[in-house]
Amino acid sequence: MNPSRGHVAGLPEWDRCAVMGVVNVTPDSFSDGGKWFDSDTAVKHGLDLVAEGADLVDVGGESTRPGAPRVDESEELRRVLPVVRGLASEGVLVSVDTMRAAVAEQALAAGAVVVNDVSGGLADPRMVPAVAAARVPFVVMHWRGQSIDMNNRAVYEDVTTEVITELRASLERAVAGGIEPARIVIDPGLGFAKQTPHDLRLVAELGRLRNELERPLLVAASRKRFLGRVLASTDGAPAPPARERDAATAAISALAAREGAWAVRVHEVRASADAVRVAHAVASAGSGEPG
Ligand code: PMM
Repeated sequence: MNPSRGHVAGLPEWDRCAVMGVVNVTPDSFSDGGKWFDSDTAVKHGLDLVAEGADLVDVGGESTRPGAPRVDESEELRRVLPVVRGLASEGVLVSVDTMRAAVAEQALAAGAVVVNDVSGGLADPRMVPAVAAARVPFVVMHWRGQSIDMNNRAVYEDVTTEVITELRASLERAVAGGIEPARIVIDPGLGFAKQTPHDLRLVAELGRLRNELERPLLVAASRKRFLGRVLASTDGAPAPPARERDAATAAISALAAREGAWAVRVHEVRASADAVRVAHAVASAGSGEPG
């Protein structure tokens, strides 16, 4: 293991950047909404992602695209639980992507082993105590409020410094609430209350996040708007739709692995699984820097 990448208590140690595949059981997620909406299709898709090289599968039942309204808790449970159960019963390491403590608790009971909360514990005051009691890994993402109006909050003087300060506050709240530091993963929340220059700056400064917060880092750039903007800017063409951003996503995966990210979260797994393996081989042949 590369010591600088960090290890998350309760999960295996991978010798390279891990790959978390995404299964959104939603009708409206920005890049794959509706595709895996019935449980059997979603389970099959998760198993396909594992066959393509995913180390973990993140299952979510609520879209967080900009402007998205909330779904009812009962509907979120209905979407997520059979998929978590189906994948866990096949031996897959499942992470549940939810802002609700009740969903996290029931998903853990159904076999999930990680809680991925895009609000970093801020949306539901019961989340931190629930994760602390379950003693499972917790992903703390940088978040400035619900998706319905988050773009209004994309205002920064110095995005990396502010994200580090705000993430540190969430991290401290989680630890004060009883979650062991060794189980916490941090995530800059690309695309959440961020404009393209903010996202790019954060990717450029991933090493700073990792060094200053001293926790394993998850990078979730997959198919996000800023990649569309980068691709559009080469010849002024309009940004490609989300599904055509997979090669750009894999490029970020290689860069993130190089910067010592613990894991990348991606919709299309194969290319990123290759990217992190190539980054690891290059790093191993070189100076011992992360890869
Ligand atoms: N982004 C989305 C959903 N869940 N979880 C984490 N930890 N980090 C993210 O940036 C993140 C997330 C956005 O929607 P998607 O599921 O379509 O990628």
